Amino acid sequence: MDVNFRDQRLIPVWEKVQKGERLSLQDGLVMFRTGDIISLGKMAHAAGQQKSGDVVYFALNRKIEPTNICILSCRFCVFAAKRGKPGAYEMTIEDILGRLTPHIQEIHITGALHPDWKWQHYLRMISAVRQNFPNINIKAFTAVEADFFHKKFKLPLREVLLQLKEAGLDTMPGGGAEVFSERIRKLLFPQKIGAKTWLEVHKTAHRLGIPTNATLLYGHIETYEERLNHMIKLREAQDETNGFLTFIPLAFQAGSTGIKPRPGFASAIDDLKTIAVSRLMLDSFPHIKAYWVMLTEEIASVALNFGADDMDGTVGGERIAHDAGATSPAALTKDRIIRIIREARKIPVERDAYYNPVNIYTENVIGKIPYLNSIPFYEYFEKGEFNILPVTPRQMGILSSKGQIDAAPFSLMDYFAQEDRLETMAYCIAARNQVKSILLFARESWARLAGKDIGITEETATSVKLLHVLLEKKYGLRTNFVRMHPGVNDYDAFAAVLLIGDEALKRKKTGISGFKFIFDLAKEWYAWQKLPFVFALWALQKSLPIAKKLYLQQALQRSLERAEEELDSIGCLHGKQIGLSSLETKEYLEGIIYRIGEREMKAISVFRKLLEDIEEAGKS
Ligand code: V47
Repeated sequence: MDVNFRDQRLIPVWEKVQKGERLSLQDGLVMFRTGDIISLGKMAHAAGQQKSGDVVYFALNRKIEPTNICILSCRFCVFAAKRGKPGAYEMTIEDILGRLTPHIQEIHITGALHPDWKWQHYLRMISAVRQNFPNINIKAFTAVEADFFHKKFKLPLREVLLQLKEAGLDTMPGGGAEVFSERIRKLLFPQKIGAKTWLEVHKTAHRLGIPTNATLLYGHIETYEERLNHMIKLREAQDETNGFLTFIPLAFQAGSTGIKPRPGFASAIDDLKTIAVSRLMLDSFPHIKAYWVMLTEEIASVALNFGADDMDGTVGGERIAHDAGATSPAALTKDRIIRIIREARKIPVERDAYYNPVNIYTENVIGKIPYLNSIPFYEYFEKGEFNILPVTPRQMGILSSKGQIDAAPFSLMDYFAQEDRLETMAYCIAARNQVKSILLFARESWARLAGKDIGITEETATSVKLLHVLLEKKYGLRTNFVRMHPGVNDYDAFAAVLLIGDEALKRKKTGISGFKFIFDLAKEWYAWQKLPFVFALWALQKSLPIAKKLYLQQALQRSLERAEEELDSIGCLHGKQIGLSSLETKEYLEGIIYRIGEREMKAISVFRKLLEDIEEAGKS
């Protein structure tokens, strides 16, 4: 992307972004102080496109604030009330259930620190939602609430989070972080937890397999340095646990708080700058949310071209911002959100709480496996009228079964399941001898894994089946497979964990403490069968018009031919983001087979036969 800089001080920052280098606090200050808002937006847009392409996510969600009766008195908060005062309210569990419908994908529960509610009440609240709406994702309780439960009910924090998880909690929201600055804390929220506790709660959640979000309350009396220090602390925590999903800059609503924002703050320009700077500083955060409730629809829409890739959702009634004077509507319809995203020339994708796409609202979609090994297919791909959607292999299969993906490198198992509607192309992702990115990290050798729990990635079915085949057919072992959520380091309970893609590459370099053995599944397969292993197979929908099929065939061939000539230079940026040197990236890409030949075809049929044998044995 070309950027015509009016502010030359942004050029060194842009050079760093292009090389995949981490930005410093000083770089952040240059960005916040610039008047060259368009160049800043373009840089952030480019960084956002690296992560999500043209996709903007939203959820059919419902925000529930069960009570506003709070023991705290934060100066910026108009929502909280004292018991018996006008406006104080408490919802019953029935009230909460009454606000839900089966089509809602995500419920977001967060409220005040109630002086009297019992621990069992919170657990009942979560399990009642889980039991009555089994398919809903439950995002509940901020770090402030979790820490309150820990202290009030005298339970270890880990226990609080485990019991909530057990009751049905899936993820945690990012509220209560405010600004990680002791100066601001003393002035605005002296009774509330500070950075250290907030971060500890989130890192503990991540280690228990609970992904979370993070917020920043900006646009009041904080400085740019304080905003940036906040982002840098979050970035460091993400490096440790990798469990943050999205970052939400929350625009301060002054309402009746009496707080006077600094000059230039709380403006549309400040909102857009904060979104853009967040995208650029938080390189390891997958998503940046433009929370329309606080930004307004208009600014949220522009923010989608300033690095944001997430619109939160339909929300369906919110109090915290509206009590403080937010002028946005209380809820948006799904159609309205889709229109806002389309007006920003982006692709609306309805998601679940883990950012798995549930429905895509556009036509002509090509799926992209978001791992380093698929880069050669897309680096020089001329999109034409097609849209590229980054999506894990497993989700690709689900979307394809709904007819929402026209072509993609399908995980082999998904190809088998949908063979009658798919037509293969001449390309694949396969490995001879070793792949380096489908790895079983084990505490013990193969033989000792018998009867043990193995954590398996949710991202694809093929690697899981390959592991199954190796365990049963090569080693004669039975184990228990337990699903894990991608990215979150929840490995304590397992004797071994199966990781794929970038996460596997990253972990191969850093190792996982306690997991002495690393088995490369492609290597295991090769040593056994003397054949390559085909993980994914390019295919397109048979029903596509012939002109589109031809276009895709030719575009893919051109793109791959050009990429193959440049395997030593493409993918470096992506590689760097997961800690690989240019040489390591090159060697990795050179080890992948991208074209299907006879041996790849043979490998597919041998694998299929082994799977059938296992299935047959299971029946008898
Ligand atoms: O923690 C309170 C903020 C937060 C005001 O995780 C105010 O997906 C602006 O965290 N002006 C709660 N903000 C909301 C929140 C959130 C929202 C949407 C999505 C997610 C997510 C999280 O609201 C509080 C506080 O920082 N807040 N008062 C105010 N006057």
